[in-house]
Amino acid sequence: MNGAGEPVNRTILKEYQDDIENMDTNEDRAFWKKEESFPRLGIRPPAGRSLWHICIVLSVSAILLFALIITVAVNNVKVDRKFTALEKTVANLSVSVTSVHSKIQMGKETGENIHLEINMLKDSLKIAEQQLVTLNRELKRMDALATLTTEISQMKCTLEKIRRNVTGAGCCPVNWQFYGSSCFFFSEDGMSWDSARDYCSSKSSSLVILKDEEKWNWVAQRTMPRYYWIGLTDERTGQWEWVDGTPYFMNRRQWKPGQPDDWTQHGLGGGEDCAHLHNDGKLNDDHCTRGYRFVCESSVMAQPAA
Ligand code: MBG
Ligand code: CA
Repeated sequence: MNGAGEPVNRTILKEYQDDIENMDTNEDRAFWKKEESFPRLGIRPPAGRSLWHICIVLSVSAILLFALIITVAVNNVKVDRKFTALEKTVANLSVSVTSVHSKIQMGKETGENIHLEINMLKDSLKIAEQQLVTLNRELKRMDALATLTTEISQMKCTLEKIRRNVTGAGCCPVNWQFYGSSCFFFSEDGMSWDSARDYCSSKSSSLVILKDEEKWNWVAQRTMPRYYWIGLTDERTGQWEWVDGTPYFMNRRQWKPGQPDDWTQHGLGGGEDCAHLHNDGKLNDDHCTRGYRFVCESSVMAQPAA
């Protein structure tokens, strides 16, 4: 301790001694008697008025604290609600994300399916292309076959002419077939019996007349299983006759069972006056306006126009 600090210390000591001495005053003794329940903590206890102040301050603080707790609790509830709402939003978002994800997945799968179908279509296209090529080849072959058939028919015709020692007559025209001493035309289009008769006439021929069984079989082999008009009718006299006017002698074995029946229930008016080869090569009478194919026959000598 230096010399400058000593007067200050002495002043503090003096004040302390004065305080000790003053403690003996009556006023202080009375106070300590009245407030002796306060613990002697070495702190100077507050005066009576200050105690009230403290009580008020404590009460106000308690109220404020209570208010603070209420506010915090209310805020907590609000935060809790917001948190719950947020949780819901997040949950909804999660559902949306899942849905979008599955949609994307589905889209991907659909895309893959379309891709597969395109590939399958491509394969089918290739097969169709190959089939078309094969078909084309077959058609060409059929064409060649048709030409060959005509040529064979003409060769047969020539041979027949040589066999019969006939000269000067031509052979069957294209699309006509030679048999016996005649040329035969098997139509591909259908028409009424009258129109068919007229068509054959226009080609210097007539609807076929089948008096000979061998010839019948030869013709039937080429008409089955379709229907073809032939030159047989009962329209003119009610009696069956060939188109050249010669009579037909009834032979039931040449007809389908129960035919001819001159059936009238077809709603076309009248009965059935024209005969056609049925699918098995036997006869049926039918309404003459039906649009069936037909067979023309011309003699080789009276050469039909090509
Ligand atoms: C049809 C004949 C027709 C007539 C009918 C009578 C199933 O054949 O084509 O002409 O005879 O039968 O039912
Ligand atoms: Ca009939």
